[in-house]
Amino acid sequence: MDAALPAPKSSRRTKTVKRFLFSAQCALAFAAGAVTAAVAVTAPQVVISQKGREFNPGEVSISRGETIQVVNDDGDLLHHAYIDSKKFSFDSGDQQPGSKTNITFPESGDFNVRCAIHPKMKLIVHVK
Ligand SMILES: [Cu+2]
Repeated sequence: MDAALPAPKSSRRTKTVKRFLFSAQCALAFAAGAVTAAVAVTAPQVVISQKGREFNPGEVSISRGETIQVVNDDGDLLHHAYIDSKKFSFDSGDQQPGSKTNITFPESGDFNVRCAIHPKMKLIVHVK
């Protein structure tokens, strides 16, 4: 009987330690998430203007993992940037006048950014 008593105590202690470790892991995961979010907010490497139904500049070169920002500088027009390629697809949804859309390129290659509203609009992005 006496010998059986310590066992539950020690298992209770183990549980407490496990619970502490679990919350420590949660805190770490949360901290890692915060760092990721901070990285995602970093300024884009290139800013492209959408004005007069054109991308300006119409062609850019960046490195893999970099971000371009597409700004709708047409005061009265919606744009809708998208990329449809085998390696990487993107869809901005409707871009309100004045809105800024970031596109991060995870793969290298040449990509065409088009506008779903103005079929003649085209931006070529070379990703090294
Ligand atoms: Cu457009």
